[in-house]
Amino acid sequence: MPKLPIKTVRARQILDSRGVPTVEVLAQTSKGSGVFGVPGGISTGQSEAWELRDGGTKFWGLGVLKAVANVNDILAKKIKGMDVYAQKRIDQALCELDGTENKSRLGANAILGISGAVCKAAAAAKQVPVYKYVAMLHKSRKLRLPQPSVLVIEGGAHGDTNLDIQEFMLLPQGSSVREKLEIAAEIFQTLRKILKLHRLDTDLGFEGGFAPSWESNQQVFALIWEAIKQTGHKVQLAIDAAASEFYNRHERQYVLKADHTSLSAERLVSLYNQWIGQYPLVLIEDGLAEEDWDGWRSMQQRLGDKIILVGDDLFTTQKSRLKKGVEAGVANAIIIKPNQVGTVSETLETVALAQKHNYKVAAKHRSGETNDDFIADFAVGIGADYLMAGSVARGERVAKWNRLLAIEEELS
Ligand code: 2PG
Ligand code: MG
Repeated sequence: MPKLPIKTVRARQILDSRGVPTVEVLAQTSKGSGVFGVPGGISTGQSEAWELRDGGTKFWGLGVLKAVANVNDILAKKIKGMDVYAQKRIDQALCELDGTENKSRLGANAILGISGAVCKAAAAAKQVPVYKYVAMLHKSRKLRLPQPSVLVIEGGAHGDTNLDIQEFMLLPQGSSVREKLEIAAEIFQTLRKILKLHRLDTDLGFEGGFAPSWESNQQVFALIWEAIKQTGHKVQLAIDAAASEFYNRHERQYVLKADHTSLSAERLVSLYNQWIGQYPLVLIEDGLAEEDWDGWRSMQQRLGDKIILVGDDLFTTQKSRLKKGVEAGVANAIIIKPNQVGTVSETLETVALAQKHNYKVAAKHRSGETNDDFIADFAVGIGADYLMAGSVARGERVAKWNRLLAIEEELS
């Protein structure tokens, strides 16, 4: 590729879908530009790259003006003039300027903002869609549309309710993304009516799923199943337990509020096994806590041949943690979130390692999102097996699904 210098790199503070500040970066060349909105999480893994927040009283300390200044005053100076197509060299330069293991000096939100904006600017300059450019960076042989994993019910840290499991998702079975999203939307609307009949709240949580309080975790499965049956569609189910959030570290117990019980890892896995027997549950993300490696190993032995066991907080998109997981025989799939590691290049390295070891790959949004639809392109470019982009409600979630629809149309 011919060299093309970056002319401008500029950041500003914007709001994410939760009303929390985040970083947006613009990168410009003479042939095209890219804007990237950095997402943010709530149920974050302990080993995620550092999200730099201002502290103090404004925005309850959550402002990102320091990260914005780090882009404008420090990082931009280095990146300006570099070749926009040299993604890896740019990402390395960003990491070197920061100089810490977890990007805590200048902030992973500052660094990812630039890395993502550069990636988009390069695609624009090359006049190719972002998914194609990501595929070139990743040396993907074939572009591939991921299976949508669509959120319908949420709890945990994403809803103000008694529900322990953070996400209940649909894996609609159909011959196209269009058909799968249609199925998901029909079930979502049917579920709304069923919740009303049961006098349950139909307000939405952070990621657009319904978020009422429940009699038990089992009740959630039962009502989702009723909605699926009413529509007559073929669907499999997935959950993100986000179990680090309900793990009592001192007592090594998983505390299920909705079920009024505390379980050891072994008994919680038995409960998952029971659900797998009752419902078409084929994927469990973060079934156990991020530090419970022994529990994860025995969960893999018990369930790993039957279903997809995905590590999110467990791996935090970090190559070193995935390596440890592969060696320890833990999980068979990984969540990929660029902001957990902080640059496009490092994210691609983790994806490559996962694919080399036949781990399934699920690209995922964060609870705090912008209308940036990068993750949909990224999922297609890396050949992800799944895309998890939230529910079929709320603009910042639907932005990703609608982008996937457009990509499908382009590819066919
Ligand atoms: C998760 C994510 C996204 P958060 O746990 O998978 O749903 O949550 O962005 O709040 O960390
Ligand atoms: Mg998760």
